[in-house]
Amino acid sequence: MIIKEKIQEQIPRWMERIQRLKKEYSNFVVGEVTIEQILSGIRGVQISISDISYVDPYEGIRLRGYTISQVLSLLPKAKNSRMPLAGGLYHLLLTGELPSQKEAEEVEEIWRCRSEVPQYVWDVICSMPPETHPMTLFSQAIMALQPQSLFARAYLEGVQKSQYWEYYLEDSLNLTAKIPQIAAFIYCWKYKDGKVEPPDPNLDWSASFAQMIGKGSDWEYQELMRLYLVIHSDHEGANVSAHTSHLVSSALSDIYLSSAAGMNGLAGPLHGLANQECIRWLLNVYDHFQRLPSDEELEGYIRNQLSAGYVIPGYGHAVLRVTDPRFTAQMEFAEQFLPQDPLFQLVKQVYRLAPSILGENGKIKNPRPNVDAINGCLQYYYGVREVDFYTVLFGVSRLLGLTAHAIWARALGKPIERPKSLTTQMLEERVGII
Ligand code: AMX
Repeated sequence: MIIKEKIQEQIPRWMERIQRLKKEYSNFVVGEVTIEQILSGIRGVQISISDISYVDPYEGIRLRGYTISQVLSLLPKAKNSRMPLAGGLYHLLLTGELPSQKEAEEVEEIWRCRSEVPQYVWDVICSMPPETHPMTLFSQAIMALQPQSLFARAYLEGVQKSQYWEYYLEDSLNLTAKIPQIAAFIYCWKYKDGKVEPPDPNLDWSASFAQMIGKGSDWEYQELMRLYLVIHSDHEGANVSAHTSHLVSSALSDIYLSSAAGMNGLAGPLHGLANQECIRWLLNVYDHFQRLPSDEELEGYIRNQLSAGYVIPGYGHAVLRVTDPRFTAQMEFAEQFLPQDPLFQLVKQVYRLAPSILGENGKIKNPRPNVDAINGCLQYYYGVREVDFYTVLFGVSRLLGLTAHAIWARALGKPIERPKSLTTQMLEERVGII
C-alpha cells in the first residue's frame, strides 16, 4: 500500500525533528496564557501541533500547505469530472505529498474493497426512534463498528508502541471506506422509504454517496459532493471536533471511539450544526418576504435581527479574518451551475450587504462569510432539503481529517493529554483579590 510505505518512510524524519525540539528547546516559552483566555474557552492559546492542516487568518485553510484553490486544481480528478478524487485528498492528508492519478485511485480502490457494512450496524440504526437526530445515528453507527477495531485487538495482544499507527491506519481505512454508505443509509432510513441504492463500483467515494441516496444520474450533484467532501475535510487541530477526537485518541482509544467523540462535538450548534442554522435563516428571510427582498428590505431585516440580539448565521469566524475560501469555492460552483436559483441570489445579496452592516460597530472581528453561508443553499438546490442532515455531510468529510491526525499522532508517539485546571479561588489568589 503506497500510503503506508510513504508514512513509514517519513516517520524517522519527523521523529528526529520532534526529538530535537524536545531535547534542545524544551524550556523555550511559546506563549503565555491570560485570565481572559482561560475564561473564554482557552481561545487562541497555542497548545498543540497540527501538520495536517493550518488555518491562516488571512488565507484560510491550507491542507498540507496547499490552499483550497491549489487543492482543487492540483489533486487528480475523478472520471468525467473537474473535481478531485477524495482518495487523492486522503493521500495528501496522510503523506503530505500530492498524489499521482494512480496513487489517488489506489485509495479509492482500498475504500471500494472495504466498504461493506455489517448488518448489525443497520440494525442499530433501525432500532432507534425515527425522531433521532441524524448526527446521533451517525455517531452510533461509528460506535457500532468499534468491535471491528484491529488496534483494540492488537493492543490487548501486546503490540509494540512503534506499530500502533499501522493499526490506526487500517482502522481508519476500514472506517472511512464505510462512511458514505452509512451516511446514505441514515438519509434514506430517516427521510425516504428506507431503500438505499447499492453502491456502484464504477463511482468514486464522493459520487457514490450521491448515487446511493438516489442521485446516480445527477452528475452535477455528484460534482458538488466531490467539491464539498474535499473542502470540509480538515480545519487544523484545535477546533472542537478535531481536538475532541485527538484528546480521546491520546488515551489510546481506537479510531472508532475517538472519531465518534469528534462527531459528537461536531453535532453541537456552535460547531458543525451551525450550518443548519444558516440555511434556516436564509429560508426564513425568503419566507418573510415571500420573494427576494429589495436591498433596503434586506438591510432593514439584518439590522432588526442585530438589534434584537441575534447573530447573522454564516458570518464571522473565530480564527479567519477574510472571506472563507471554502465559501468562495462554492460560490464559483453556484455561479456555474445555479446562477438563477432564488436562494443563491439571496446568498449573494446577503454577501453584498451584510459585511458592511456587521462591520459598523467594530465589535465583530471578521464580518465576512464563513463556509456555512452557502453550504446549505447548494444542497437545497439539488433536493437534499432535510437540513438537519447537513451536519452528517460535514462529518463524512471531516472524518478524513480527524483520522489523518490520529494516525500521525500514533506514528509520532504523541502522549496522553493532561492539561491542568485551577480553582477560581486559586486565580483570585494569584491576582491578589483574596
Ligand atoms: N452576527 C452578529 N454578531 C456577531 C456575529 C454575527 N455573525 N459574529 C460575531 N458577532 C459578535 C459576537 O457575538 C461578539 O459579540 P459580543 O462581544 O457581544 O459577545 C462579537 O461580535 C465578537 O465576536 P468575534 O470575536 O468576532 O467572534 P467569535 O470568535 O466570538 O465567534 C462565531 C465566532 C463564528 C461563533 C461568530 O462569528 C458567530 O456566532 N457567527 C454566526 C454563527 C456562524 O456563522 N457559525 C458558523 C461558524 C463556522 C463553523 O465553525 N462551522
